[in-house]
Amino acid sequence: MSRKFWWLTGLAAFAVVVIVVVVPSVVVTRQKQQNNQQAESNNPQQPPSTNNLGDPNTTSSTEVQLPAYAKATSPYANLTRIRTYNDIEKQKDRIFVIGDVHGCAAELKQLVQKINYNPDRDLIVLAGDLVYRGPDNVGVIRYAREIGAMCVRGNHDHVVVRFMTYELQHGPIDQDSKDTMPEGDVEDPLKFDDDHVDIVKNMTREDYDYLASCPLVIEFPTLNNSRVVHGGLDPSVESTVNNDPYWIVNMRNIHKGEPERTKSKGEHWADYWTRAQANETHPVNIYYGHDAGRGLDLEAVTFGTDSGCVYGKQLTALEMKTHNLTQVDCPEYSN
Ligand SMILES: *[C@@H]1O[C@H](CO)[C@@H](O)[C@H](O)[C@H]1NC(C)=O
Ligand SMILES: *[C@@H]1O[C@H](CO)[C@@H](O)[C@H](O)[C@H]1NC(C)=O
Ligand SMILES: *[C@@H]1O[C@H](CO)[C@@H](O)[C@H](O)[C@H]1NC(C)=O
Ligand SMILES: *[C@@H]1O[C@H](CO)[C@@H](O)[C@H](O)[C@H]1NC(C)=O
Ligand SMILES: *[C@@H]1O[C@H](CO)[C@@H](O)[C@H](O)[C@H]1NC(C)=O
Ligand SMILES: *[C@@H]1O[C@H](CO)[C@@H](O)[C@H](O)[C@H]1NC(C)=O
Ligand SMILES: [Mn+2]
Repeated sequence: MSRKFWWLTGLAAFAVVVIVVVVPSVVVTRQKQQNNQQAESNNPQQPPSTNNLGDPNTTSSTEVQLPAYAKATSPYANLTRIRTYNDIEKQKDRIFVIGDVHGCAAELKQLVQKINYNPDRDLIVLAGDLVYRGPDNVGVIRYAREIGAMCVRGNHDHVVVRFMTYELQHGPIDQDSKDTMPEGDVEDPLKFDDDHVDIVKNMTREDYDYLASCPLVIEFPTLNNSRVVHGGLDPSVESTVNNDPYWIVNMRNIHKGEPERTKSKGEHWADYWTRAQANETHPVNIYYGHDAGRGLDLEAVTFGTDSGCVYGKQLTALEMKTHNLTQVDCPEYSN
């Protein structure tokens, strides 16, 4: 998409206020106790241009205080924390959240046709994990960009972005190497022989720019106080921006007060969230993916949209204003 087109649509478009808070690219190691991190602001990334929402305003916030359990964020994360769109509900008739696509490009196209998507009227937000496990990973990225979909970053997207940022800076990754990528004290050190690198090898620079631009959190404050994330948010962390990026993309449960990857330990984070919002006049509604094990899970203020397409179940689009559901069936690509 050319810069010129960007500006033209931008000028023609609606007033959108976007707040972007960028994770410092300079932080290599951040120990648990060093939580008052002064972040450097680097270029906030722009979302794709084809959704007619205009060239958004971006603001870099420089202070990100992570919770005590936080580990280092990879210097290759190239992460936008939050992007905020006000009045989205006035600009778009229908706003769909689509759960984990995982490389199922054909099913995504089928679903987009089934909802009769019109980019002038409608918006699609992908709830993360666009890639991995499925048959056509770059196909999903390219189609998402083409239709002007927004996306949030999933755990598999995050791994792919980290590897590709490394490649862009250090040259091609040797997949036969047994080495670990040097990222400091991260929670999940990556080895160069990881199969996510197969996806990186298929990606163009444009594919990378799209995937890297997906923030951790998309906020629609005026649309019923809604947020979209991949994994979840910790209700005990005061501000959204202060959630540990690792856990926003990986959390399924909360166990002994801390986020947890598996759903066998502790309790669903969404239950904690629901209780924390119980007395709020305007509760924060969270739309998320990442939990094919629980499947479609629509509660009072939390909406799980990963219905396990890549595992032979369904791909789901949930419309945020009406909560109308549309699904397509998927063949089993993974088990
Ligand atoms: C960006 O912010 C400025 C100042 O707040 C405002 O005048 C302008 O309309 C905004 N542009 C968009 C596209 O929201
Ligand atoms: C990479 O692209 C090739 C050729 O299209 C395809 O066969 C392969 O499955 C892709 N690999 C991944 C991991 O997406
Ligand atoms: C980070 O991603 C953006 C696209 O979102 C890209 O423009 C920028 O060059 C990337 N930065 C690095 C250090 O790779
Ligand atoms: C909500 O209100 C009830 C009744 O007043 C109270 O017991 C409960 O602790 C409150 N919950 C929160 C999360 O504030
Ligand atoms: C908006 O939030 C209110 C209060 O939480 C809820 O009653 C209503 O159903 C919500 N509407 C949608 C479309 O989510
Ligand atoms: C809900 O979605 C279905 C397609 O899945 C569509 O036929 C129907 O008109 C939609 N209903 C509303 C109220 O939007
Ligand atoms: Mn996931």
